[in-house]
Amino acid sequence: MAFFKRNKNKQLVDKGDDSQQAAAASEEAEAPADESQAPEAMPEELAYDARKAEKEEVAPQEAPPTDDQPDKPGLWGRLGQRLRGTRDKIGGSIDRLILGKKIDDEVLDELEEVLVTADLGVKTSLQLIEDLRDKVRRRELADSEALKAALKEGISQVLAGVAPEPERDHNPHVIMVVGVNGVGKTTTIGKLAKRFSDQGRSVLLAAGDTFRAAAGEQLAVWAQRVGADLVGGQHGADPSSVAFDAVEAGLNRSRDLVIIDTAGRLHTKVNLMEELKKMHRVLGKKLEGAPHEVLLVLDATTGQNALQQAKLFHEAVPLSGLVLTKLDGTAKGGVVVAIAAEMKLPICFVGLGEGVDDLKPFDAAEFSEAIF
Ligand SMILES: Nc1nc2c(ncn2[C@@H]2O[C@H](COP(=O)(O)OP(=O)(O)OP(=O)(O)O)[C@@H](O)[C@H]2O)c(=O)[nH]1
Ligand SMILES: [Mg+2]
Repeated sequence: MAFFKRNKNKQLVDKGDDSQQAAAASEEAEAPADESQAPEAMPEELAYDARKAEKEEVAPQEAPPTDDQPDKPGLWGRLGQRLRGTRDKIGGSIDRLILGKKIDDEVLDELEEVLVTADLGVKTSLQLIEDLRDKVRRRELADSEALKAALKEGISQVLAGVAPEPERDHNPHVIMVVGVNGVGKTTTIGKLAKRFSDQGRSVLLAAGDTFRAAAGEQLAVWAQRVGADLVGGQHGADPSSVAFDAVEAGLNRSRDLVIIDTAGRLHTKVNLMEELKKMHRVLGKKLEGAPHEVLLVLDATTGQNALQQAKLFHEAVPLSGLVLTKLDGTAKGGVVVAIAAEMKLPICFVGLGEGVDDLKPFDAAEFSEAIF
């Protein structure tokens, strides 16, 4: 709590505000479409453009490590290196703060501040520090190394607390990919298609973003690149009908997976959340149980805003899992911990670059190791 006393005037993410905003936005999302509404009838929080979001200043990334620069063992091979922005923000700051120091209340207060500013979220940071305080009281933490090890363990437990990833064994297994614009939905779909193709599974992609003219072309390029089928729709076509056609094609052609791209923002009178709910309903009518997964893509560089987006989307369509993109080149990867703690949804994959192979299945133990 000391952190808040010191930072009363700072603009921090406040849990109370979050829930009010979420409630207001969900009321708006539930409201019937009103023809007289302004062209972009969507919750204000989601009229958010990841591309225009205020980006943090991060030191330019060095060239990826080569074979003669082996990464720390146990990390995600070379990709673990790409988390170094977050690693410096969390592990580096903690080292600078605590190493060699006597562990007292003041150090713990400062540690709390480090965690909050590293995007672990206010609630999660408080909880982690309270646990450490208890351990200090019980004299279980003799020195700063022990404190660091206990914190790493605490974070690892938060991350491991999320539900496991679903099996992808329906025929076809239908995945809807949602998220605000610019977060990396289409790119993630391309990477997923590559991943599943490499596993010997057949993939069909659906260009459900019919609102942005170039969106279908972008997905077509990915489909061609990874050898997946594509079902598209005319610019302006009903996204739900594209999704419906895609599942039908997936059934007819016996494809293993159907992955549906969606718009990040609708430049029409249609409410984004209503459109997603409709697509969800339509898919269920076409194939019982579909969509089997709804993956929300979040841009990690947007920090706490990603958590807010997760809450809003989860109210509209039942999310089954999350993908955190752009963890390379950001210091805000701590938001993964905040999201795991608050959403309790599987973090299925993380994006660590723009390349086709820069998508990794999330591993809680490896991630907490990599950020220290
Ligand atoms: N560095 C990095 N860039 C990424 C990652 N994932 C996606 N991008 C980039 O983010 C930008 C936006 O990606 P898109 O896939 O077009 O995002 P989108 O969510 O489909 O955007 P809309 O279709 O406009 O809603 C592109 O330049 C991608 O290359 C990642 O993991 N790391
Ligand atoms: Mg897209």
